[in-house]
Amino acid sequence: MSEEDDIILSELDDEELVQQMMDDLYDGLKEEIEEGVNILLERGWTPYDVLTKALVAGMTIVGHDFRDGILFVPEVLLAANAMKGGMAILKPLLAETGAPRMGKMVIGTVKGDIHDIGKNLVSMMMEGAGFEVVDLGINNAVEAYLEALDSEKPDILGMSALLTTTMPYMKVVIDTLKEKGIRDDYVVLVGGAPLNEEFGRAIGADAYCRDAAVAVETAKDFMSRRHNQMNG
Ligand code: B1M
Repeated sequence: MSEEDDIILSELDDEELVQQMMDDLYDGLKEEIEEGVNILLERGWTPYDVLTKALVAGMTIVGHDFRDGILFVPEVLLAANAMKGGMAILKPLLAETGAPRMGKMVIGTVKGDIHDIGKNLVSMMMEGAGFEVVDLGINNAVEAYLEALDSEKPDILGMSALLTTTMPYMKVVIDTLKEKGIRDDYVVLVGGAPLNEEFGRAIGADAYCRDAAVAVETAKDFMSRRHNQMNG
């Protein structure tokens, strides 16, 4: 590589750096993403801004080209890996807000679905807001949710699905909770790119959460309602 081609990330201004990070995420360059994240943090960016304005925004571009057949699974996996590298740096920073304990959530991606970046982001943001989070990972059958609800006794059950073919499984889980007479023991929050509010209502969830920030606000809202009910 010639000298002109070498981009020194720290010499770019914020806007150029974010643009470069989007390109690097697209190209699956994990080390460059980690370096970019650290530079933005050193420049005083909040972890949340780095996450949303650089990483999530970059992943959206990857998503469009994946949809349009310009990128394929191996490239998208590399991009996801680079994104996770950046998220690993931000995770402790998002979690160290010293927020008071808000409640407990069990969260997992549903059966047949291996997408976990959005779920991980929700977990991170919830932890940052003071929630204890038990993350069940990906590809969870109803039994896995039931077992965790029983052993962890959370306030909230969170489910994530990124595929139109896997999102109906959320209803399987909720219907099973109903059959067992335990549906109302939990606040059920659902999220994932193909969902919407109407779907959330139709399957009997308490709320659909558009993104991680909405998930935190919704969870806080339900917790304070529960708290008021208990005191009222
Ligand atoms: Co997949 N994939 N993928 N993929 N992938 C999508 C989802 C897709 C929309 C791409 C496209 O065509 N445009 C498409 C789904 C189409 C559809 O169903 N309508 C798709 C497909 C088709 C597939 C495969 C079938 C491809 C194939 O094999 N032919 C395959 C399926 C595998 C499986 O699950 N069985 C597949 C595989 C993969 C990879 C493994 C390569 C990789 C996943 C890596 C990983 O997660 N570790 C991957 C990726 C990365 C994507 C895209 C590009 C990005 C997803 C992502 O991480 N977004 C995605 C395109 C897209 O969504 N634009 C795509 C960033 C993340 C921060 O956003 O996940 O939406 P998101 O999460 C948000 C909100 O949705 C919300 O908050 C998050 C943060 O703000 N949220 C919640 C999410 N979960 C929540 C839970 C809550 C609350 C809020 O609970 C309370």
